[in-house]
Amino acid sequence: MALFSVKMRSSKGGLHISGAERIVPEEKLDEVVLSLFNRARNHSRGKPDFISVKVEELKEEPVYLKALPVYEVKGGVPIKTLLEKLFSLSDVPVSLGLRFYMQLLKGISPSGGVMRGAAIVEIPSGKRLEPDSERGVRVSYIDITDEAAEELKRLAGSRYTENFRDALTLSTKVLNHPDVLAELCISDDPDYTTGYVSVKGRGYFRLFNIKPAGLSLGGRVFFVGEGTDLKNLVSYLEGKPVIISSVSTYSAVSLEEIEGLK
Ligand code: WAQ
Ligand code: MG
Repeated sequence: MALFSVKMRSSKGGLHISGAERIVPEEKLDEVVLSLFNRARNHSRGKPDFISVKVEELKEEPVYLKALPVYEVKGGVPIKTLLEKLFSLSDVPVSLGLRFYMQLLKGISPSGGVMRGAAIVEIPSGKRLEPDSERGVRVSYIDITDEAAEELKRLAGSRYTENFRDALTLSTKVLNHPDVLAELCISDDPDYTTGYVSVKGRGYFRLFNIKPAGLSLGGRVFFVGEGTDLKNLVSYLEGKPVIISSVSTYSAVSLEEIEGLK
């Protein structure tokens, strides 16, 4: 059966407010179009004056993936200490990881604001590879099945949010590319202060209070290895349909326990 991509974006006075997307069979189109429309109208960043909902038949078969294992990192430890530990598990040099963390909090775009997409940073040089640094690279054509989302909800319990579900979906696609070594994400929503670091071969680490409440800055950095084929990477991120069809695990870990994970 044919699958359809449904994409929503909203703005006010030309400024982006929210966006979301699904990949669904034809018989679910009515329901999904309406639910994305409603999601656009009720957003913490404000009431939009422009909403676009786009429906498009997929031209390519999707890839089905299992979500990254999720680790909720226990608090009571300074965020920098946690980030140092997580970057030291990855191929990203700790100082470089921290440098980009600071950049996201200051406004990572050349004009000092939020990028709509992600920065791509080469390891170990720290060179920015994304073709347009004002905009960044947008990951698209992603979704999670209702069954997998339900299971994630069950596993995460009171820690479940839609932002979390969407971010795990996105990050699972991103980390599935062989050239991506890690990802750092901070929401740009002023009241969403949970972010994450995903590390190749380890999982998705949720970090509470990754930024101060009230800050409308944030963003994403994809760390990639030397010699990455950028064209191939960008076309995968922007265009390859990926559906998360099962989840892995959800557990809480302390700073000390992170070390022992494999
Ligand atoms: N592709 C690439 N980058 C994106 C995309 C995308 N599709 N969507 C957003 N970004 C970038 C962009 O720079 C945004 O400013 C930034 O990420 C943050 O986007 O486990 O809500 O939609 O609870 O604000 C993390 C969930 C939620 C953590 C992240 O991101 C958890 C979130 P937001
Ligand atoms: Mg946001």
